[in-house]
Amino acid sequence: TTDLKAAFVEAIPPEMERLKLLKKEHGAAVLGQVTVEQAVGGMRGIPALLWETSLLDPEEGIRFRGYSIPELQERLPGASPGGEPLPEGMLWLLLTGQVPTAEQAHSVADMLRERSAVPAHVQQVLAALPSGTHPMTQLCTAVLALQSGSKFAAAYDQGVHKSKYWEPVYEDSMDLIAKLPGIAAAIYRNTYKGGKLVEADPKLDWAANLAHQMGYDSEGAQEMMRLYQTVHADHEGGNVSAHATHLVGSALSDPYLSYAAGMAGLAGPLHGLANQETLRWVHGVQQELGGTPTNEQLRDYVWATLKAGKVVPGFGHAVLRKTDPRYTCLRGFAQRHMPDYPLFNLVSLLYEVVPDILTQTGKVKNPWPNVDAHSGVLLQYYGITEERFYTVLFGVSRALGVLSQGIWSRTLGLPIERPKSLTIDAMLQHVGAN
Ligand code: FCX
Repeated sequence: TTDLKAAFVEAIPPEMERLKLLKKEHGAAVLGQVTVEQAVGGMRGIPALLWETSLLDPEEGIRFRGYSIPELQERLPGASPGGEPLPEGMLWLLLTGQVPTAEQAHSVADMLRERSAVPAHVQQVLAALPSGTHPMTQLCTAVLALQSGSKFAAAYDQGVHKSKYWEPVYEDSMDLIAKLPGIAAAIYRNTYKGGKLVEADPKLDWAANLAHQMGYDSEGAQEMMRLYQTVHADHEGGNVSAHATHLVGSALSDPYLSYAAGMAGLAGPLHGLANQETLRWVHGVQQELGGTPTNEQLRDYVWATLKAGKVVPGFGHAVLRKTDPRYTCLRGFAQRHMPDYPLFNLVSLLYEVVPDILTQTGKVKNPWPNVDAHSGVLLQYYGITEERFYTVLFGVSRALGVLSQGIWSRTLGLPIERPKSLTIDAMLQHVGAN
């Protein structure tokens, strides 16, 4: 079939069986223990979430449905043969577990195009926000404004049977994914281009239309956007945006509400906003040290950042312990398309200098760069220079992963999430120190 929904329906019975078996035969097996340190330390390393769409290995990085990024660059269909992967193919993969054919990926593009119109009231809500409203705040606001059209919320109101939750959740998720490029582009055009919107081009795929509606029509910018939207799609379940979406969705809040919650989390500087912060920081380097600083100068600059009690944005990770393969992938794109671009050279220089210093602090568990250290370089090269907007592009992509998992969560009947919390007194008592 080339119909995503039909392919998803085919994938449901075996998945239900596997979960049933897991719960019935192995429900009492121990996955891990929880220490006091973990409970007070942001639950790092506690295996306590079910997430099907991707899995993160600390050394190797992310795998989407078992496939690494280089594998997907080879296997996922592109807009043209040998081109960058189409995010529509990633959506098919995340939802069904199967690598799509080119025909299947293109049929997803068609399906999304049909749903892509952004309602007038959403445009009005965006236009009414005070100028200077952060683009991520605008994204959350626009998504919440869309919620009035939620098919799941309406179905729940009508008393839909729980075995059928997945269907309106699927419809809402596809509607939302389809509308996100138009919304993101409207935010961009309102904020930086005097509010002059650009119509979608019915011949273009989802990511190329995002670039087009933002006002960028070069082949390079479109390919970059396809890759960008593919690699940011998912990063397993425990990161703030995925977990927030998952948590809120578990209360049966519809996909608009749960994704908006995820985006509020992505807007934090330790998470998705790090791509904005990286650019600001790198510009700070350029301003103070010029375009081609020496390693020595860079080292001093990094130390000054650390001594000022700030983080070096784009470096470190809560789970990863090596260079993020998303970073490596975007670096590869830069090597192919902009090898002599000064900003790329500067970011490459930082790769040589920063990890060593972060290691010397003795406390940073992962000194290596993450995706946010490199994504901005690509955007800058194609003229998308407004870094306050960058996290919106991350957020549009993240919808593919968190909403796919959201559909599965409702299909599998996962319960409301409600971990146990303890007071300091209760913990002291528990360890016999009180
Ligand atoms: N610069 C300076 N200090 C850093 C650091 C960095 N890049 N990374 C970690 N540290 C510090 C932490 O702040 C912490 O200090 P503290 O003990 O004084 O509080 C210490 O090192 C130990 O932290 P660690 O266990 O290594 O890292 P965490 O799991 O707590 O945090 C993040 C992980 C990603 C939040 C952290 O590395 C960081 O702040 N990095 C910079 C921001 C960033 O790039 N975020 C994006 C991450 C990701 F790719 C994404 O979500 O998009």
